[in-house]
Amino acid sequence: MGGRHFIIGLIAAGIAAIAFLWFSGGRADASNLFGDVDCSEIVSSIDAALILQLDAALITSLPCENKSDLDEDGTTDSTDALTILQFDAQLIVSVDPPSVALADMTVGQCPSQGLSDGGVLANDMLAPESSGIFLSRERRDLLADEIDGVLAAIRSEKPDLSDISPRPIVTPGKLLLTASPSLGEAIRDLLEGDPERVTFVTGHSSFDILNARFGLTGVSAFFVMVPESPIRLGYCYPNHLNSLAAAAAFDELEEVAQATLPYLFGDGPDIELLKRDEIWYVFFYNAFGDCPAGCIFHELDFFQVSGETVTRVDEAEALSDPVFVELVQRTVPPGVFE
Ligand SMILES: [Ca+2]
Ligand SMILES: [Ca+2]
Repeated sequence: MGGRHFIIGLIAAGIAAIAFLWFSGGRADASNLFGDVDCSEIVSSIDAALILQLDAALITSLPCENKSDLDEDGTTDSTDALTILQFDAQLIVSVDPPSVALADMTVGQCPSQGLSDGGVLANDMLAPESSGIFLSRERRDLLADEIDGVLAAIRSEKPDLSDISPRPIVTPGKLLLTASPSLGEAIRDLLEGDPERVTFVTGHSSFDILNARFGLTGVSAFFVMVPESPIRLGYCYPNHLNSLAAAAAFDELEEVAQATLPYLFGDGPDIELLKRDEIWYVFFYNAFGDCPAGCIFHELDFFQVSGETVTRVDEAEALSDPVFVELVQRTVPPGVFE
């Protein structure tokens, strides 16, 4: 019922938009924006409503019709409208067709993700409770600012902790994708050209469309490509990608043999924190000495931060507090404190 009202609402919005264009005299196709089928220079649900009306034969043309085929399948239909609605709801970052969205890139490089420590921790905190392909960037950035403030307060009291950074549970904005043999062949062909300028459009449209919608920014070769072996590459997206949801979307494609997240394994310095009753519980874990094999030395620092007030918590006391124990269990490999 809700869905039907939604569509009727969209059609009504579209009719209002047409009325507006009629009275304002319409406009020539001045916009370069894909999805902007009413030439209003923004992409909004009104554009989606117009496409739905065209699809339902309620109207016969669109003011900027050449901006309407967002998946480049040769038709303008409800799939294109749905893409605009997803964009309007900030579920995807681009409506551009793959041939436009996937501009030239240099293979082997992903742009720097530039996330602060607070950003890394905010991503890890928000991902489990988000089902969308992207985390809300606004919410992530707000939380990141709050966490950066908490860490700065602690570090100003104990500057030697400035060297310790959080180990992300999942590397922000990255996926590891193993191609099926036919997609692998197409990628191999792409990579045979100039590695400085690869237009990453494989011709496998479902795969290309997901990359376009998720805002692919780079492809990094983590693995030596042995002839005949499956092609497995790292793919980079904006750093508020919800990696789990994005990996699941790629896993549904026939062209993708496996989609995984680049987890960090083993032991190493880390920060974990959580907020309970307006108090931040923060655990700094310093670990060093042959870490790939399991670090030999470990230092633990515990803090409670409330507003501007930083309280250091003694190790014995912290290890008897269930909140701190949870943080330690998230960070320290089993067997370190036996
Ligand atoms: Ca528009
Ligand atoms: Ca289309």
